[in-house]
Amino acid sequence: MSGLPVITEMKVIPVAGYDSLLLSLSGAHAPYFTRNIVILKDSRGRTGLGEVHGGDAITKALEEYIPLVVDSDLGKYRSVIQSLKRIHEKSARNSEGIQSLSLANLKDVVHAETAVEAALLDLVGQALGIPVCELLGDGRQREDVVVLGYLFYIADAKKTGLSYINENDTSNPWFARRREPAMTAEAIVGQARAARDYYGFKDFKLKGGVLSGEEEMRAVELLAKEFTDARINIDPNGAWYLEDAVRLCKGSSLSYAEDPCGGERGYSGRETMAEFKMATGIPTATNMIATDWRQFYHATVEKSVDIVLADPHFWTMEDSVRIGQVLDHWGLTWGSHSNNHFDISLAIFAHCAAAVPGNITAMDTHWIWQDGQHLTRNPLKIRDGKIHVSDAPGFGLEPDMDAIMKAHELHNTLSSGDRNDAMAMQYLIPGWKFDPKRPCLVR
Ligand code: GKR
Ligand code: MG
Repeated sequence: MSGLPVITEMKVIPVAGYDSLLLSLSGAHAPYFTRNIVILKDSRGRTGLGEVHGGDAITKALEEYIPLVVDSDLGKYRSVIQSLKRIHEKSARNSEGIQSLSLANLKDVVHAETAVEAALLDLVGQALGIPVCELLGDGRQREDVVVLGYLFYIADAKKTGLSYINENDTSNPWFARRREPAMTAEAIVGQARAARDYYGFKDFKLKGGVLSGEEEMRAVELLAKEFTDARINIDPNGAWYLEDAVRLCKGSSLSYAEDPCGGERGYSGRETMAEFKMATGIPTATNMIATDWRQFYHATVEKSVDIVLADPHFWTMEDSVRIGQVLDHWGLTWGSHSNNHFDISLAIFAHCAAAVPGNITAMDTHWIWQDGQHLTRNPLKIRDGKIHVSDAPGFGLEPDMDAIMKAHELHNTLSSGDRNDAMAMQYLIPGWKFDPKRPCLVR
């Protein structure tokens, strides 16, 4: 035995939270989003927390891990994670990050074991009295992690007749703004201002692939005019054809472009992104064409990507930091992608970012759309556009079991469709329809 405690219990708790009617290539976000929470207990009575994407397939994968985790020696946590990874490899289907009209396929790219890895690291950190970031890669590289303001087009939830959350009674201007429609470039700038005023963001990303490329790039230019020092990025999730992406972005104010184009006419996204870079001189980022080591190899050979958005939920925490180290050695850049998440994932992102060496890009987070729906008593805060990663042992989070059980009850009220594909085009936006030829929403 290692002298560290033994894991005595592993709970898997599927949970749900509320969301705005955010739009992306995949359609409209449903009124709810789902996640899976892992809670580990050790023989010294400590609690470790982990979080990963929602969906029944991921809940089941996590439940299958329980016999491999319970009774294991915390000091051998790396071997435990390896044993879980082997199960994932066996069951992995096609590990694609390609976002399409159905997000249900996300389960194939998500590494469910990240939730267990996070909870184990939380416990090891607590046992040793050090923060999780000290256990990753070469240990802590920074105290503060820069995050970007993630902007979305929002449709009018009132017109859907669905139970979207409203925050009419809030006195917080950002909380009020985030539930209101935003379908024009001017409204996106207003959204950015409200997010900046509350969180202090310096950099912004606009989720594109929703309206016409021209209208979305108009929003980019308005943002650049208003936030003159900001790094501005657009992410149409590969929706634009290469020719259109080049025409739209060349000479623009973008600091970089995230998945501006994808596979077309027999060329893969790795090839079209390389051509986009050559044609525009604009650096590219991705969470779609370099989502595992093999894809990363091909993306590197093609020189298609400058910034790899290595979401720890897609890579595991250890591998997200490992690829960050490789990127730094090669003069490339690490960042992270995100989906809707709770505060445990916020800590997972922040501790990875704190451990990646070099000049990383501002990290994505959807947290601003969920802020207020805490599963812990002391969620990390975004201030001045940054998250401070303290020296508190582990993640330094205290679970709020009442909030977790409430989120679990909400999850149990959802239909199977809502639990498993809470972002599909199942809620068409009144007055708009999807034009597959362009592809974007049109009135
Ligand atoms: O939340 O609609 C969304 C995003 O489009 C998300 O699903 C993406 O995976 O944020 C992600 C991205 O950067 O591609
Ligand atoms: Mg993206």
